[in-house]
Amino acid sequence: MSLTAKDKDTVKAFWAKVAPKAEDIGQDALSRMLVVYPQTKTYFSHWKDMSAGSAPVKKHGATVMGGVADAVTKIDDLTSGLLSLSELHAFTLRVDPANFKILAHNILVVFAIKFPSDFTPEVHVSVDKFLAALARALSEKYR
Ligand code: HNI
Repeated sequence: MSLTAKDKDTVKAFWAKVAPKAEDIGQDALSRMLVVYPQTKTYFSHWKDMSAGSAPVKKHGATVMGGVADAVTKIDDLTSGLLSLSELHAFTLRVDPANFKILAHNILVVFAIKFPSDFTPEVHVSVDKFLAALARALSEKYR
C-alpha cells in the first residue's frame, strides 16, 4: 500500500492547510490517545499531569506534530528519513510499535473533527496511507 504521486500531493496540500493548527491538533490527538487507550499512559508516567490541556500534553503534542511535519518533507523516503527517530523510539524509549497505529488513528479523528470540509474521503484515504507509512517507518528499527 505505497503512496502514489497523487497521495503525496494530497497529503502535502492538506498538511499546508492544517499546519498552522499543528499544536492544537497534536495536543487533542495525544489527549484522546491517553484517555481512550490508557495503556499508552505507561510511557508518560514521568509527567506531572497527563490530563487534556496540561503543560506536558501541550508540549509533547507540539513535538509529535513537529515529527509529522518533518515526515511530510521526507514523504519520498520515510524509512531512511525517520531512521534516527525510529532508533530513539525502539532502543531508548522502548515504545511498543502497536502504539504508532493508535496515535495515527487519533490524529485522523482530530483531523475529521477540526477540518470537516477539507478532510474529504479522498483526503482521508491519502492521509491514512501516509500515517500508516509513517508508523511503518518508525517501526523499522525494531527488527
Ligand atoms: Ni514519540 C518523543 C515523534 C509516536 C512516545 N516522539 C518524541 C519526539 C518526537 C516524536 C519528534 C522527540 C524526540 C527527541 O527528543 O529527539 N512520536 C513521534 C511521532 C510519532 C510518535 C512522529 C507518531 C506519529 N511516541 C509515539 C507514541 C508513543 C511515543 C505512539 C507512545 C505511546 N515519544 C514518546 C515518548 C517520548 C517521545 C515517551 C519522550 C517524551 C518525553 O517527554 O519523555
